[in-house]
Amino acid sequence: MATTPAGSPPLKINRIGLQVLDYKGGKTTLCAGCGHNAISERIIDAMYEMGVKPERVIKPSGIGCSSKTPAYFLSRSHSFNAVHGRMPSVATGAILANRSLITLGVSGDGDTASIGIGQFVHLMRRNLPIIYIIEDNGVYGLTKGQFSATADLGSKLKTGVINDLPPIDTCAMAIELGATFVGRSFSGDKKQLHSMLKAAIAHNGTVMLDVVSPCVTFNDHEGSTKSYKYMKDHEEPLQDISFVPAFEEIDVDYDPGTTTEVTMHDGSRLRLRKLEEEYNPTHKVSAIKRLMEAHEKGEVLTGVFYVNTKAPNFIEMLNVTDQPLATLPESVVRPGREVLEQVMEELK
Ligand SMILES: Cc1ncc(C[n+]2csc(CCOP(=O)(O)OP(=O)(O)O)c2C)c(N)n1
Ligand code: SF4
Ligand SMILES: [Mg+2]
Repeated sequence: MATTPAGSPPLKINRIGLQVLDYKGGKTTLCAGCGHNAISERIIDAMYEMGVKPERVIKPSGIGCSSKTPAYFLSRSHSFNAVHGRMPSVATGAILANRSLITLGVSGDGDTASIGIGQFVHLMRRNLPIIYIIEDNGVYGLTKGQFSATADLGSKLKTGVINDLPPIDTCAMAIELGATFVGRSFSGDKKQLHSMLKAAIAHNGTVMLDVVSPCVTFNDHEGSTKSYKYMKDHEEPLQDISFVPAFEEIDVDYDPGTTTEVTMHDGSRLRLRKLEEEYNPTHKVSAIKRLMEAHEKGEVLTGVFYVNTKAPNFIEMLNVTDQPLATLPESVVRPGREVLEQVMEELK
């Protein structure tokens, strides 16, 4: 429990007795104003407010400015920088080895949609319990600003080079492949990203969040479609998002005609007040259709596009023991010579 010198106001603590300081990481080495720093701040706030024990979190990443950010939040959690684009396989191994941990993976648009697309697609089809965040600036920030595969057609580099290839929409792809909580946000949209991250922590399956996160050094100029200005002018939110955690007994009236309420695995409630009357975030086909329409109109649609709390996750499908595999004693994981001989006998 946090204490203060006599006479000073009590320190704010969360439901497990920790201060927000307990969720911070090292000092950032990214450029001042980089969108990735704002995302780290939102992760710190969401983990603090949800009362997640930092020691229960794994934060794998790939390579890139974005993939460096796990060093800047949750310093008491477990971190691993994988090879460029290969975070999904490392994360899969860690999750299967210890199902009691919460996994928050951080990647970049290059790390995911360019070199890492092969691993990404297989991660998305398993519904493994993971929060997968793409810090999306449309360029390879760390290697000085080349276009990535999420860069929009016609977008311009600082050097004047025009992108002549269509973008990969990682959200549409994740929905099609089987991820069960998919959304897009903007690092500059504090309120929306904060609620989305809290809901992501409550979800027990694959969460894929594409967060547009401007690179102030290489992709924040006129002609870029991932700049702060472009996002301010073109962001089109689908809903007003609010989140009521299971441990808070707040019950505010809402109108089911205008709001979709989704009960999460732990009993928390995600409330999506529709800004578009017809939108149904539990319908896969309409989610993909709406994303395609947004591309045609040149809007950057944000919000929770798809949520499904009914699908079994990968660990449930594998039917593994409740006890984390990493904590099983050797007598269980190495059954001994007689068992091996019996198996060999059966294979004859
Ligand atoms: C196998 C491999 N190929 C290429 C690189 C060089 N490289 C390092 S980071 C990077 C791109 C990072 O872009 P992104 O994931 O979008 O992250 P950002 O820096 O934009 O946040 C590349 C190509 C590498 N480190 N390893
Ligand atoms: S180069 Fe771009 S992505 Fe990298 S830290 Fe700087 S602003 Fe951020
Ligand atoms: Mg990038």
